[in-house]
Amino acid sequence: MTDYNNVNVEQKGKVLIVTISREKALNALNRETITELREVFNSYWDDENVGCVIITGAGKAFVAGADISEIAKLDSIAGTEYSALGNYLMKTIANFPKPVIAAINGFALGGGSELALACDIRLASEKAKLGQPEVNLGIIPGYGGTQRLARLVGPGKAMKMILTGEMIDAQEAYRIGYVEAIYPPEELMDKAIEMANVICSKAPLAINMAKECINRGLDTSLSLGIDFERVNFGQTCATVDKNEGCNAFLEKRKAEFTGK
Ligand code: CO8
Repeated sequence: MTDYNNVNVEQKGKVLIVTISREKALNALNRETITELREVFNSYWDDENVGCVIITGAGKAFVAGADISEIAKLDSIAGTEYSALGNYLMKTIANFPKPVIAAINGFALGGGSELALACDIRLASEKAKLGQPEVNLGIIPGYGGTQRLARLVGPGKAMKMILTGEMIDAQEAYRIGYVEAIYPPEELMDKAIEMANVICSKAPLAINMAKECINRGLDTSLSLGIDFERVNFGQTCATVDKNEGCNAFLEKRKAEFTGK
């Protein structure tokens, strides 16, 4: 297992738990943390022993944003490059072949909100506070926030959050469809692991294709999205796990999936 300065990685069964651990700066994403996170995802890309990933933060924050002390030094060219660096991580997570759950334990602001938005499912602690406060700093979201937030909650609600820069609490995030569920802080990780284990118990290729179809569909027209789904559906029908899943149902037993 590689050692990282700002990220802890722990595996529980087929669930990989990635904890951003830079508490002195409320887990703010500096270059080193972004690079380490990318390395983690790259190193587990093809690992058949991992079926689902949970990202969370150590201490009272999920991630309080990109590191403002680094942003303060950026000129136009460096800012574009810094945005590309973060966006590359967000794309890596969005395209990761297994589902990624954000367990939002506290502040998810700016780049931290954008990190949660790049994940597939967002679960929040009752104590979570979410927001895109970039306009307070004279910048705009730069890790996909203007695009993913508007697609997730709709343009009006995204405009409200991004243009006012105001934080919302977990209840409001749930109400607008930003997070899928809210739990008491002490239950958040158990609930996230429970959900991850449910996902891990399904046919891995079907899980992978379902994630890709949803994400590709959001990036294209309805008819192209349906074409993509049709092709992927056909591919699932050629898998060993499709035979196993259907036979198990017909034989009234639990399916044993192998990822083939
Ligand atoms: N970057 C760097 N350091 C941070 C950050 C951050 N985003 N957030 C908190 N810290 C540091 C504080 O400076 C403080 O350090 P120190 O103890 O050395 O003074 C420490 O963390 C603890 O923070 P606070 O004392 O402020 O803790 P509070 O509980 O009083 O407040 C808040 C918590 C409300 C979360 C507060 O820290 C805050 O407002 N943080 C900044 C939030 C923010 O504006 N985030 C957005 C940053 S911009 C961004 O994310 C852009 C993403 C896209 C970039 C694209 C590339 C250009």
